[in-house]
Amino acid sequence: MTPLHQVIINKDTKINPIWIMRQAGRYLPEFREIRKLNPDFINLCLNENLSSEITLQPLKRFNLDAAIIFSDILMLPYGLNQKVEFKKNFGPMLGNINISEMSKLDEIDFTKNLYPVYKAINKVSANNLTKGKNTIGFVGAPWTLLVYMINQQSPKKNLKENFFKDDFLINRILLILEKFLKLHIKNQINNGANVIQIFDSWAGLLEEKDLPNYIYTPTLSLVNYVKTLNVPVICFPREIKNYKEYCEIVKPDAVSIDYNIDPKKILNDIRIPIQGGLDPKILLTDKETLKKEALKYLEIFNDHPYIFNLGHGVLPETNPDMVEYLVDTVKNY
Ligand code: 1CP
Repeated sequence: MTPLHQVIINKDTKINPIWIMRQAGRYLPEFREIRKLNPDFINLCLNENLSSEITLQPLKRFNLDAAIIFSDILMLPYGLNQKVEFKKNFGPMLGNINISEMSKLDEIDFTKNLYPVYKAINKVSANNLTKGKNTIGFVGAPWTLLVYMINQQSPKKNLKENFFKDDFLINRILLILEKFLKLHIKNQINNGANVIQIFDSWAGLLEEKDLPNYIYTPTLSLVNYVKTLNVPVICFPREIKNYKEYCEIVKPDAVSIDYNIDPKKILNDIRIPIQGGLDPKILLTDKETLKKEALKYLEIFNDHPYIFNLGHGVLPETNPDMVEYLVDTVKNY
């Protein structure tokens, strides 16, 4: 059994597998080299040779237990034929939505648009470096994708004032997302992904009254779908106020926690396997601090099924030596 399955399915508390959100990417010099020669990020994700190579880069360096495919949650709107671009020093920029065109898109055309992503997963899962390990497929949650698709840029600065104005449009997009997210998940699993993670990076933007409509109902539908495919599903509802309620309603197989969560409190609140938590900024300090903070999580979750990870993606300015030190600290625990 693979390490993540042992924790998630068998509830094994004796091992602490480790992988790192955004492990394939910006902090690695070998990634930057490839990136420099490939200024178009979407094209890079659609280059199955390079995207599989980038996916495997961190596994060549560190004793990680899983590979996460080098792609992006915004490949989904790209697959739906919404224009998606990544601008340097700005982030993603999306085009207008043509809802009647989008409603007509069929499953074959969508799969064709993202075909290289699936081929890359196939290559990664067949590679010796992932033998006995996990290959993680992922999607953005419907709410987080809706945010990018309607806002047309990161909501980091602000969410459009009239974001919720067009109810009819929002509900149509949510239904389209649900259909194609299921297909995107199935295609990833058919090509070798053996864990699925659902990133709801902007879950924290919603008020409590809006959670059922935008988060609980559409995410539950996805989680139930992944369960029918017999692959474990991890949810990451970043900065949601009530992880306990989320887990009780959405029922993921495991939950990934952000760095604002008190690990001791969550241990009391939640019965399912837990992942993550460590503040990525700790990797910018020194080895002593890093060890102390990592051990804190390992000790708190000593008798609970726990997958080591960060509370958000690794920062671009992180020194790879610190990542190596973290992986070794967890492995030697
Ligand atoms: O310029 C560059 O080199 C591109 C930077 C980059 C990278 C390396 C982006 C742009 N995406 C990625 C890869 C990526 N994105 C992965 C690959 C696998 C890995 O190593 O983990 C994954 C899983 C993602 C997921 C993703 N993309 C999320 C969810 C996780 C999270 O961080 O909250 C989100 C919100 C995105 C959107 C995105 N992609 C990239 C940018 C700059 C953004 C916008 C972030 C924002 O709105 O602030």
